[in-house]
Amino acid sequence: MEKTLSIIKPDGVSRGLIGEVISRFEKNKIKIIAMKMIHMTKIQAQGFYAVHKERPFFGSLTDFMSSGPVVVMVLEGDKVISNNRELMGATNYKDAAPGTIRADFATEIEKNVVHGSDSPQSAAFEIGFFFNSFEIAG
Ligand code: IDP
Ligand code: MG
Repeated sequence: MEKTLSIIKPDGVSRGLIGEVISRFEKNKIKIIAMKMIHMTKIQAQGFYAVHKERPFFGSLTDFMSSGPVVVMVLEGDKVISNNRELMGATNYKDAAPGTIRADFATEIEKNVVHGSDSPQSAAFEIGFFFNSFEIAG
């Protein structure tokens, strides 16, 4: 079974969208096998998004991601990396397909409610960034 990392970003948590996002996973046969709420420091957000450190939006993105609590989850399921990306919708909510989380709830390209790993390599790095093996059930 494949695993991926999901984050409900600070905008999703502060706007009361935790239950909405989780219910979409549960309705789509995606199993949550680890979950916690954390408030990242700027340094932790920079570490998580190190792959984007040369991008012009890196400073703003890491400010945003450390601006409030987030919910981090490990999701499990058949093809869960691509299935989760499909439920999330495109990075820019204006391009996101109708019915996706970002189309329904995002307010800016940056404040787009959810994060999801985009490959098996990024999933392995991102799960290990937040969870140790004792924190993952299943
Ligand atoms: P993804 O979250 O769909 O995988 P990435 O390209 O990995 O998108 O970008 C990571 C995050 O950085 C996005 O989810 C969004 O919050 C932010 N972001 C991406 N592109 C831009 C941009 O052009 N301006 C501002 N923020 C951006
Ligand atoms: Mg990405």
